Amino acid sequence: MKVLTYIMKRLKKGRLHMTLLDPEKGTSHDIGKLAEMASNLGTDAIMVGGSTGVDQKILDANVREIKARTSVPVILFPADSSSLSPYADAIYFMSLLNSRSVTHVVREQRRASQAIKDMGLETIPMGYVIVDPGMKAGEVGEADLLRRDSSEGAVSYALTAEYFGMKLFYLEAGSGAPSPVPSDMIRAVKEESRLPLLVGGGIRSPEAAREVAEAGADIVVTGTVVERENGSKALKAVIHGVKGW
Ligand code: 1GP
Repeated sequence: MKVLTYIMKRLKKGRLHMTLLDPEKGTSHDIGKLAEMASNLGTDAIMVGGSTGVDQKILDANVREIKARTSVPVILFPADSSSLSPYADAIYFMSLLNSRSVTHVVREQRRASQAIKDMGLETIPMGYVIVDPGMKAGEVGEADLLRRDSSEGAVSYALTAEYFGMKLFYLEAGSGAPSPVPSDMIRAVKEESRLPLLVGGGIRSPEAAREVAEAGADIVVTGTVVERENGSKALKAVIHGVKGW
């Protein structure tokens, strides 16, 4: 089954949780173990990526290790055109819609396109918007950060993604953000756009996860929480918060 079909099917039954793992934050063995833990706790997919590009050999080793230890889909969440691996199940073919630089809107994507085709990777077109404070993703992506009170701005980006024919829309506060994307913004986007909405950045507690999910996030993404001490307990609570178990 295609990964997008898997996502859409699961969304019919409820909200999803995805775990972002950064190959720069450990050996492939460490990353594989975290993926296994997250998958056992009920995460619906593993996203692999970071704010900066990773050497393909390292990325390949990480993805293979994750694939060997889990049965959930592994989706590349690329920082640039170097972040590709034929061992992944799919890649978010994403455009950073609020970047000041065309590089992150379309150039890196163009640079990667032939390799993606040669690898036979499934592409999932996704509009990506970085909300204040944006953290490293905002800096690296040269984002014109979306103000936290600009629900209108978020809605217009979501509609833009929808009218471009993208299949998903992602609101990102940045990894390690002090607080997640505001609930009002999530609610506004959900009311106006039909695209499945991903929300990530700064979600570390079950309360925050529940708030983001109840505001309308279809897919809640967390990274940092699983990397911490007691990651298993914390991630379990976050996943429960998302799914309402
Ligand atoms: C992924 O930024 C999120 O896009 C992850 O953020 O590390 O704060 O969970 P956290």
